[in-house]
Amino acid sequence: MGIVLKYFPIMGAAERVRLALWLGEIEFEDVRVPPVNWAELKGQTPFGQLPVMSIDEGPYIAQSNAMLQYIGTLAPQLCPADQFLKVQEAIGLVDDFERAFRPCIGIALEPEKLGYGIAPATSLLVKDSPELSETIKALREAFLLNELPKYCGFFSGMIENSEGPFLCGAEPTLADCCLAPALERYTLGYIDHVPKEALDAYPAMKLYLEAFKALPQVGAYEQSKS
Ligand SMILES: N[C@@H](CCC(=O)N[C@@H](CS)C(=O)NCC(=O)O)C(=O)O
Repeated sequence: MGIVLKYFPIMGAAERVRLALWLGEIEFEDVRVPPVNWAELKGQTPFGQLPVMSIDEGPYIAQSNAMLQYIGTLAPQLCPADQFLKVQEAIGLVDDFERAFRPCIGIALEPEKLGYGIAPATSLLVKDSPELSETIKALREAFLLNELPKYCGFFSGMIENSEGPFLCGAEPTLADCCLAPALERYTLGYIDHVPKEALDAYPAMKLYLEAFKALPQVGAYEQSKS
């Protein structure tokens, strides 16, 4: 009974949902699906994707943002009525930030979906080719140079306007459950050409992440992993 969340054993699309459940102090079963079990589960999910959530053994529900909004109804302090638009605006901006980075990952995983290797002009850009490696590097460097400063500027401005330490003021909201894991990626050093110092040039963002991680519920989540 209760809420069951299923996702791969990575942060990915489910981390915002996990964080919201922890921040909302809502009990749930955090099922990490090993990739070897994915083929079997895929056909049972609404759109062939994870995460999925089930409530009281009900049918699987998909889409992380739908889950996030549902959690907001269970824990209204994460999306207070008088802040509703601000919180949603901030979530939309985090989604834009995530979308801006997506080609940097997609180019390595599925270059053909970005048009590489399927047309004569890009025929050299196929998996494991030196040309593709160059393109991956160039895309990621361009992101760090152009997109990261732009979005960090937007997020710092929001924190400043709300008087922080969070995106919408003194208390964390659903929007912070989205931004914190999106930013953390730039401090972990696990993606080629994205050094773990990538956020060092944005001290306001580092302070923001520290404030988020200092929340007792986030600390409890971290401890639950060990
Ligand atoms: N919009 C969806 C995206 C879900 C999604 O892209 N899931 C990916 C992993 S991040 C997936 O299940 N990939 C495996 C597959 O498609 O077979 C959400 O936010 O929940």
